[in-house]
Amino acid sequence: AVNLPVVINTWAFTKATENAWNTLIKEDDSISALVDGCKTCQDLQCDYTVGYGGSPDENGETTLDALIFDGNTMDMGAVGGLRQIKNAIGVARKVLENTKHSFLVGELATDFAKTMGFPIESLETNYSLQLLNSWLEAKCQPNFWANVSPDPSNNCGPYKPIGRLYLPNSHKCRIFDQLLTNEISQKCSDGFNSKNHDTIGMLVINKKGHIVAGTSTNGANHKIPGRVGDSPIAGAGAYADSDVGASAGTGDGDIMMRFLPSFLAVEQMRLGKTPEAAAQYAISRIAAKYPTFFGGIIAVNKKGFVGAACNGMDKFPYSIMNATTTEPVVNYAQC
Ligand code: SD4
Repeated sequence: AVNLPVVINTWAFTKATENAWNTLIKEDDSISALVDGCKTCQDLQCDYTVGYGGSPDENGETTLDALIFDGNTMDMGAVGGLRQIKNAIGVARKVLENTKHSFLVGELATDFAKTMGFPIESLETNYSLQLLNSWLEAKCQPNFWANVSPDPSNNCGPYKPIGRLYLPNSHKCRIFDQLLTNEISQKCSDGFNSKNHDTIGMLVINKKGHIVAGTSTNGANHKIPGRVGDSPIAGAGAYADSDVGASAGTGDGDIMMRFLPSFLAVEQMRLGKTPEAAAQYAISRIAAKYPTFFGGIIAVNKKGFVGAACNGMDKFPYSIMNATTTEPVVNYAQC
């Protein structure tokens, strides 16, 4: 039995699922469906972790990462650290379709986008300014950094990577699990939780079995300017092969990218695992080294069956539409 077409994406971003599905039904074009779905989240600023106005870096700037991976051609388009352009997934599509390259980054990716007709806009909002200001305040508090005192002469950050002391994003509390005192744990749960870390990863298969995977995100809060996460990296943020299936990840990209979990999940399905077992295997490989890491993986095989796995949270929601649904359904993987 097959269960096509299908759209699946990370988190309960159901409006994105629905818009991707509507495009898929109308056009039977997997790439357009994926782009419309991810763009929906960019425009809605899903959880403020996709699109403009979220996850400012230490200078307060929001930069965007996005990827499209085409499982028919094994071609891709990606942007990393994209500045001043709201539609990162749209630019990734241009890299895929209008160039022979795979991945453009930073300021020069912005220049490319400009030549493709994308408007240059500030990605700053009142919300991103608030995030910046509370970060600047919080990091000057004693106890914010484990084992080091804030250095006011250096904008209160340790800034020098000392072992793993530097905490580039809102996951400081997770990274520091072992070192945390109750007092700091309390602080962590007051506004520095995993809410700030929700990339959209989307997998689409049309009726003809064309499998496409992609991501769009504004990365990690308070990152060092220049940091790019897992999301735009092939095999890390997403991967697809129309002969097998596809997978996409979300979570602490600094850790996850070291394991190419989306590639791994697809390869596990190639060896015969179910999507769920493949996703679990990819997560388990990361958890073996980083038991408390925060992240989730979704997977779909070429028959349209889906699965997911996660770590570092209670349960991981993901959204699906297929021929058996009339509206987006949110499923949960238990971590
Ligand atoms: C990153 N993986 O830049 C992204 C963020 C994310 O769920 O997925 N949040 O690390």
